Amino acid sequence: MKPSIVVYKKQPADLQQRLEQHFAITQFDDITEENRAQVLDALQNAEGLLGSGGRVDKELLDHAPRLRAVSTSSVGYDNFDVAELTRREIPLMHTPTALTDTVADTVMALVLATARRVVNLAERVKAGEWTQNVGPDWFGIDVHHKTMGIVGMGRIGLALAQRAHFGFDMPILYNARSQHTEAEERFGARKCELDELLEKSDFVCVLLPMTQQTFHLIGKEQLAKMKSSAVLVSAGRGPVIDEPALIEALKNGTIYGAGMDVFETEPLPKDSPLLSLPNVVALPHIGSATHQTRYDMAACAVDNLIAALNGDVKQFCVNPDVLKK
Ligand code: 8YV
Repeated sequence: MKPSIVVYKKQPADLQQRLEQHFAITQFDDITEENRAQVLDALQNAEGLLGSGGRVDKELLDHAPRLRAVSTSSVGYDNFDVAELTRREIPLMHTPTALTDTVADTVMALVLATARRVVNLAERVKAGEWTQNVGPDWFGIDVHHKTMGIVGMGRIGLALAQRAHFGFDMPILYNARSQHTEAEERFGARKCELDELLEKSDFVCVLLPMTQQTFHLIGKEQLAKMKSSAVLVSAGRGPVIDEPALIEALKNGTIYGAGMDVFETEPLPKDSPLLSLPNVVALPHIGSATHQTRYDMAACAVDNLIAALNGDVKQFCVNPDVLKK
């Protein structure tokens, strides 16, 4: 008999077929408050769990006594209770390499769109407001040769540094727990304290995952250290930025603008003040959202689940210690 799995994300047709060859599947589109009871029910029998987005916590795991592997179609895993998975010796698999360049492209798009006011000005053109040669009230700020500050130098940080260095001739500062010689040698990046990065950078790109240590790492005090001409770009996880503090800083000119792909609450509530601020470019968490990259992530997650259920994990395990037991 094929092992049972619960899938909570729609799969491309060929990947669905591949899964069906290996497993008996109970399919959901997501794990939500509405369908949670059905998901818990389906988990009674499941040996594998595959998806992304929904919360996988202790309560859910308590309903999955036969679970042997979990695979997320994402690099981030803040939706998972990793300690609880590890305690149960269940490997959690993720897709850290599939989305690197696509997310770095999105970050650069936010840098450019915010600096050059692309969205705001395109809207004015569409509204028929382009009636004469544009003057200073339509001008933006330069990106090339300005200082790029990267907070969190993982794979995406490195890909961003590559773009900033070769594409825009930007000096690069970075803040990270460890030194990244590749970033230093290939892209001339310099490691510094967060305060120095905030004070000296023209673009502060925050690419950190959500952890207890990173929650509200950028708040009022940090924003006050930035140049009033600087742009903050947030593309890791929303709660790393204290959003009310950022809104204040954007309103009172503490910083020039913000480009955001992630938010404290997603989807962004309709009454968020961010929506009415002209110096904000807000995207709907699309860092990795190209057809190709989302397919590659899904394929990687499927491969990861098959490998984990076969006891054949070679890479991409979040809690590899469980494999040694
Ligand atoms: C998507 C992401 O939100 O990979 C991540 O951690 O944040 C994004 O790529 C996610 O993969 C949705 O499937």
